[in-house]
Amino acid sequence: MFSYVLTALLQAQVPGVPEHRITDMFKPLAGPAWSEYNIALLTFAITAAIFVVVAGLIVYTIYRFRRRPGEDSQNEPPQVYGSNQIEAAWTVIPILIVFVLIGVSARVIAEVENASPPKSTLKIRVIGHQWWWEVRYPDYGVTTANEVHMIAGPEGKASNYLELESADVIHSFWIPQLAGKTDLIPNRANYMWMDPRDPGVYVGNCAEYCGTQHANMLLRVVAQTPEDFERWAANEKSPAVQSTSAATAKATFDSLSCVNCHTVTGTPAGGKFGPDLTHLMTRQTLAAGMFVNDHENLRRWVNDPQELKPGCLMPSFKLTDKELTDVVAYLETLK
Ligand code: HEC
Ligand SMILES: [Cu+2]
Repeated sequence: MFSYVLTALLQAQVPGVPEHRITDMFKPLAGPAWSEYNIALLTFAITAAIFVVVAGLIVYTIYRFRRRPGEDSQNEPPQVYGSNQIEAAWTVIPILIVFVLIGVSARVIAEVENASPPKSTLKIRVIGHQWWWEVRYPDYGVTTANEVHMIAGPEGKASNYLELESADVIHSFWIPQLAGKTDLIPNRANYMWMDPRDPGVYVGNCAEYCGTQHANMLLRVVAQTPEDFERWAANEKSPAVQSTSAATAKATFDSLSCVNCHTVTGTPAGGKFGPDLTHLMTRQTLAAGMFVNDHENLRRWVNDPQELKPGCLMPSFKLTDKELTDVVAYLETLK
């Protein structure tokens, strides 16, 4: 299983698009992540200094006042009580440190929370499901899954504005190089923004334990130039390709229960429970980032999702060989 995940992460990529395949908040590449990184460094520097002072004094004291051979163990060092200066110092200095940290955090939180999206902002609705992500673009009438296409902003805050919701339990949206975590909570909408400067693929994952397959609820952001984004969105918006050569394959798919859970726009398949499959083949991965989206993995997935992602909410169907071949052939036309 581990090797599948590794291959998905290593291989799946859009040709010619740089990949930022690290989930490292100390390598920020977008607006909120930069501010959060700076404040993390400041906090780290202050706490490191406190650590060095305290640990240094302890080490010094242990060494300097160790018991020496022949010393009388009854002989206590001088006992000091009630020094106003010392007590004032160890009260005031920590208070000052805490206030500096509060002040800086409050400023960054306000700056991130109050950033008003420009008119041109791209609105994206992300809905967390056990164990995949539904992604909608209300201004485009587009629905997709697991791979959030957004615009690589030249500058200016909030070039992409996300509304986060949940269909079931609490999830958390986290792309460490772009922004901190924001929870997706049932019956509530949370908001966040991102302005990745460079086109590329940024990876992340669900950051709030949400059940059996939480660890395989991976996430990718595909940041694109505005032109590339428009091209992608135009294709996503179009109804599913109707290929005459795949007519029998399509009939097989339409006759199965797949249509109750999956939507393929322009066809009888209108289910909303699972990921939208209208343009399945434009996605790099399957099953929320677990597998590279290629022929072999697609076939294995449709054949037995419970083997690949145990406990996931798509049942295994025991399709006949012909049904399986047909269904996969049809899915592969959904470009
Ligand atoms: C009971 C509802 C249900 C039925 C019926 C169902 N699926 Fe699914 N399907 C899901 C769910 C839920 C997922 C997401 C699983 C995950 O990633 O955790 C999914 C995922 C998929 C994916 C991967 C999509 C992606 O972008 O990752 C494909 C492909 C797929 N289903 C095809 C089919 C086919 C073909 C059938 C019919 C043989 C079918 N499904 C029947 C619920 C269903
Ligand atoms: Cu989750």
